[in-house]
Amino acid sequence: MGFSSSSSISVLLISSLLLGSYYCSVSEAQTTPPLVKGLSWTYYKSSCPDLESIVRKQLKKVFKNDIGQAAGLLRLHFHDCFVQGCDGSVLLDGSASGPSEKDAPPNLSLRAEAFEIINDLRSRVHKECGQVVSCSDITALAARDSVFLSGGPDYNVPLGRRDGLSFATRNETLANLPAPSSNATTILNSLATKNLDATDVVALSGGHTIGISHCTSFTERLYPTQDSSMDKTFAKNLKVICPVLNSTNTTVLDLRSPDLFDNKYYVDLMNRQGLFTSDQDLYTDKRTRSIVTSFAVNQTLFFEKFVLSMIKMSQLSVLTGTQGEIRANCSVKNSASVDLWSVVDEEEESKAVF
Ligand code: HEM
Ligand SMILES: *[C@@H]1O[C@H](CO)[C@@H](O)[C@H](O)[C@H]1NC(C)=O
Ligand SMILES: *[C@@H]1O[C@H](CO)[C@@H](O)[C@H](O)[C@H]1NC(C)=O
Ligand SMILES: *[C@@H]1O[C@H](CO)[C@@H](O)[C@H](O)[C@H]1NC(C)=O
Ligand SMILES: *[C@@H]1O[C@H](CO)[C@@H](O)[C@H](O)[C@H]1NC(C)=O
Ligand SMILES: *[C@@H]1O[C@H](CO)[C@@H](O)[C@H](O)[C@H]1NC(C)=O
Ligand SMILES: *[C@@H]1O[C@H](CO)[C@@H](O)[C@H](O)[C@H]1NC(C)=O
Ligand SMILES: CC(=O)N[C@H]1CO[C@H](CO)[C@@H](O)[C@@H]1O
Repeated sequence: MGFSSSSSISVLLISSLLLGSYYCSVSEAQTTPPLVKGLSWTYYKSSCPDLESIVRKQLKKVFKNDIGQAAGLLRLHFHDCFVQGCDGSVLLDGSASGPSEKDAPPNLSLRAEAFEIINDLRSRVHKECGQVVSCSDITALAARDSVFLSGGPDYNVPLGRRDGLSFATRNETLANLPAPSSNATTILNSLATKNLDATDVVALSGGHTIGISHCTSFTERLYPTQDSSMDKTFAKNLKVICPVLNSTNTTVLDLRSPDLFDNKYYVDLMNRQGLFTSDQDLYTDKRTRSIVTSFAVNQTLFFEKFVLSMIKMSQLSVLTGTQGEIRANCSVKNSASVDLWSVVDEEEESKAVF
């Protein structure tokens, strides 16, 4: 309802913003991060030419019904990339060998529907093109479309990732996903290990312009003592939604425009209405404050930097070439017998691509 009207306005706005750079491909405007060897902008051009339209068309339908799913898909890609690289490992179900990334605490609350949407996209793509597109590429495209269909920028996604054969341990997951209680120093240090700088940190945190959080991710800022960096009225309202430390309620991440991908998240931070310490401290800390302000006053600038940082993030420790596999089911690695079949399939695929 609110979605269809606001999104059509924002899509118009975005289209007019993009007109200026029409002649360069969107993502190649200004200094695009270098492509990792093995990835390409046109990877499936001959093996699955309709890939991007299949994904976008289906997600349009999904979001028309529930725009909240866009946030779930964007976060899924972030978690995939930060833990063991963008290899689709976050999608794997746990096994006898231990709990999967999906089950580690920081996943907390990846939406169950996000996994279902990826599997549904995979089967639609498979039906059209065969087993040639990786689950990690589908996840990266779904994140891009989540941003765009929520009113954010459109951009090209480097493709050609392969799916990993194992999921990360629980400890590895915990070590790679910073907690929402982290201050800016911790977040900057953590992301620096992935070659992401202060601008990347602030831009990527702008993902919190859509979606929701459970009370437990921030109630330590309310009880027993209220965080002094939080606006008093904002805190009072949060205490109504989250009356106790262990409340199971949820609330929106960006109170000004919770379903719209825009720069209001940064306006929230300037008004001390960031939900997590990891958000609010970006405005408190001298090293990131001016970046927050620059995005709050200039949405075009935010969109440009967000796209560049997303392209960087989407190439973290990817598997390419003959590494990994193309999963037949995003939730499980191919079984030994399916592996044989996928080797044949890979040969078909390389013929098609090269
Ligand atoms: C920088 C460190 C980050 C921290 C500490 C962090 C933390 C969190 C937490 C605690 C939640 C709420 C989980 C819950 O309680 O349900 C959340 C939600 C979310 N995060 Fe982040 N996040 C970070 C970076 C990112 C990045 C880089 C992106 C994407 C570019 C992102 C996108 C999202 C989205 C879209 C949601 C809402 C999910 C939904 O509605 O299902 N986050 N994040
Ligand atoms: C995981 O981390 C916990 C706490 O830091 C530690 O006690 C445990 O030994 C670690 N497990 C593995 C398998 O590294
Ligand atoms: C940030 O958090 C770390 C880890 O909790 C802590 O050691 C450090 O003192 C904090 N820095 C600031 C400036 O608060
Ligand atoms: C929260 O904690 C209280 C006290 O320990 C307990 O009675 C209550 O059932 C808990 N609520 C939830 C939602 O876990
Ligand atoms: C959930 O939030 C509502 C207000 O939005 C509040 O009345 C209710 O007590 C909360 N429930 C829990 C379990 O915290
Ligand atoms: C906003 O940022 C864009 C992109 O960097 C830039 O071209 C434009 O001049 C900026 N607008 C203002 C008002 O500063
Ligand atoms: C994918 O694997 C999961 C986990 O084994 C299974 O529950 C599901 O039915 C499979 N999906 C398809 C389409 O085979
Ligand atoms: C510990 C925890 O919250 N794990 C959850 C991870 O995400 C899956 C899918 O939503 C949940 O089923 C788990 O409970």
